[in-house]
Amino acid sequence: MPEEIFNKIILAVEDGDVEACAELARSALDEGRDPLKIIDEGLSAGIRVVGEKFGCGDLFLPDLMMAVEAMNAGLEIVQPVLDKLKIKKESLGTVVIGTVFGDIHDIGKSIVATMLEMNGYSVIDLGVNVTARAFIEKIKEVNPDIIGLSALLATTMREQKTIIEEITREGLRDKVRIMVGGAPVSGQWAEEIGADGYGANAEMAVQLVKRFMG
Ligand code: B12
Repeated sequence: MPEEIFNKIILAVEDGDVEACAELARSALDEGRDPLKIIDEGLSAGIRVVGEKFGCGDLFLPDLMMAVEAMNAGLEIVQPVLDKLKIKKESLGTVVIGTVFGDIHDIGKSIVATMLEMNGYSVIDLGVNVTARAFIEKIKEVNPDIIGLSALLATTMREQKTIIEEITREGLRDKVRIMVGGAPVSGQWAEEIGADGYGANAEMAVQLVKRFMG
């Protein structure tokens, strides 16, 4: 059962209430709540509820856009606190992450990136609509340990396969571990396309990276 303040944040996201969302995020911080929980149990929980309602046709695209705006208003309050908490110690490994070509969904990918950073990894976030070529150039440039591919559309999850094929063709496959995620993605899909792992949420992404890094 989520706590009262998180429930209120969920409702504010659902209502697309930008001001309430920012105020509640601020109150939650003032109450001493863990910023990661504010994101996970409040802001992104709210977007998940909205996503389900959108999927069933109970909400429409404008509602969804407002909800995303409200969530972002909350994130803007929480993010600077998270940035301050990042302890500057030696990085435990480097992850290059991005949402694949053709796909502009960036909320889940950004949450994964934040969680990884909070756990001591260096993250290079290539953003959204990222081509295989851009991933390959980055692998050559920074020699990362892990690549993270996010896809939220049934159509763009195929791009994860293409990117892995291109990385292999370029002779770089044995240099990196590749993890995949996003709502339509599954462990079975990860196996089918030759990824090294699948994470259903940011928590699992962190566990996966810890496992990869031994
Ligand atoms: C918000 C949203 C949008 C926003 C995106 C805003 C933004 N800045 O990201 C907007 C309104 C722009 C949008 C646009 C579209 N959307 Co949209 N959208 C969503 C919605 C409601 C929520 C997605 C989200 O942010 N979830 C919250 C986050 C926290 O969850 P998440 O993304 O799943 O991420 C978590 C995990 O998956 C995992 N994870 C994510 N990435 C990675 C990566 C790695 C490496 C790992 C390990 C883990 C991991 O960890 C994350 C954190 O826990 C979903 C519904 C849904 N059920 O997913 C539809 C949804 C994804 N959208 C959909 C569609 C169809 C579209 C549009 C095509 C609509 C249109 N007709 O224009 C466009 C696509 C444009 C494009 N080319 O990309 C469909 C996709 C259907 C399908 N299966 O193909 C969905 C499922 C809605 C639906 N039921 O119809 N969308």
